[in-house]
Amino acid sequence: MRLLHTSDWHLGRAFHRVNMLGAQAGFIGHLVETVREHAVDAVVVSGDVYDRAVPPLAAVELFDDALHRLADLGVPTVMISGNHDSARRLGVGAGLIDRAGIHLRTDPAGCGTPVLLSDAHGDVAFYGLPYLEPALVKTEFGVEKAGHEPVLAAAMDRVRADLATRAPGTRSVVLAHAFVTGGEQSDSERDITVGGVAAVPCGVFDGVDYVALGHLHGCQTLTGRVRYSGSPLPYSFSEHMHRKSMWLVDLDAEGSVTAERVDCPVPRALARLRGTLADLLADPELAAHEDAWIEATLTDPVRPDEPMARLTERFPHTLSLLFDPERAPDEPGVSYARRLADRTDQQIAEDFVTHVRGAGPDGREQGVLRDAFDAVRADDTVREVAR
Ligand SMILES: [Mn+2]
Repeated sequence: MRLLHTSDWHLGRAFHRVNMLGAQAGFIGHLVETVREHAVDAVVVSGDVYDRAVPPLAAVELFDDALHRLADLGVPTVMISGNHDSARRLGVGAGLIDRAGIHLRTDPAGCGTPVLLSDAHGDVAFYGLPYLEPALVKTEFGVEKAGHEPVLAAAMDRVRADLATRAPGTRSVVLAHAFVTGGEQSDSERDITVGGVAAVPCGVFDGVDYVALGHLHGCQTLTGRVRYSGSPLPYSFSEHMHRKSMWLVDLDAEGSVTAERVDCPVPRALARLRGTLADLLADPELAAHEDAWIEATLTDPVRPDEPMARLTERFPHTLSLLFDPERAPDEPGVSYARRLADRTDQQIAEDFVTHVRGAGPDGREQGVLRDAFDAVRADDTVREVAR
């Protein structure tokens, strides 16, 4: 059986000030073309279909168009909700579109109930594990501690228990939206840390033939049978080195996996430039980036006049301008953005306590901060307002 694995479409998301709907529509066209051209038997979409719980109308219409085109091809599609989707909103009508071969799995209670598809070698059971927010699903899974690992482990126990009741030789695919240890992050994934822990070990997924992961936006291979497709489009400059792709996965009669990478269309290249404004405007080596989306970091010791206007004369698609003046080592003035880069919300809050009080938080206070962040992340309404 041949699968096409993709995830993290984030329909409705903009890239800085660029509306990406046209590029997202271009990707949907490419997806449909790939399904046709490579004789795909099933499409799997591992969460973050939308960028937000209440997506803009144009994004909903694009999703509707994608479902119609996939249904018209007669190729079954299995989808789950991600941490950016509202599982309940996305799941409306799921029972009905099931009849058209679009299997949308957004209910944690359904983790152990597969979509069964078959080929000449027998059945393949597809288990859709929607994004499991630990605090919200711990009762459903009867786990004591709200963490990603315990709830995913409990969901996988249900998968293995169901699989054990299937005909011998039944092959299995799991869709999950999670941060698995060893995966490489970028700046466009929303932090899902709970209790100080974000990642789950790969071993949680033992016992199935292929694990189609979503959440991390870089295409990557954790093991031969556990992979991230990544997002089809870049959503932050930290992805400037990514090659955006989908996985074309062949499951043979025994459930062995061969995977081939299929590239997604590139609407425009990304580049990160660094130097003084004069250098960036003059350096002939930068000619190759003149048509790219640009993030420029200016190192001038004194901020130049109208830097954006001057930069866009050479690089009309400059989207992000940062300042990181080069000073003598004893001079203060590291930029705010630089100080926040690569830091978690928890670290930033702890530093703030240190800054205003002169002494950092103790263990109990760290716990209070962690619980507060967990509570905000678990609350749909706050998440929506916080955006
Ligand atoms: Mn995502």
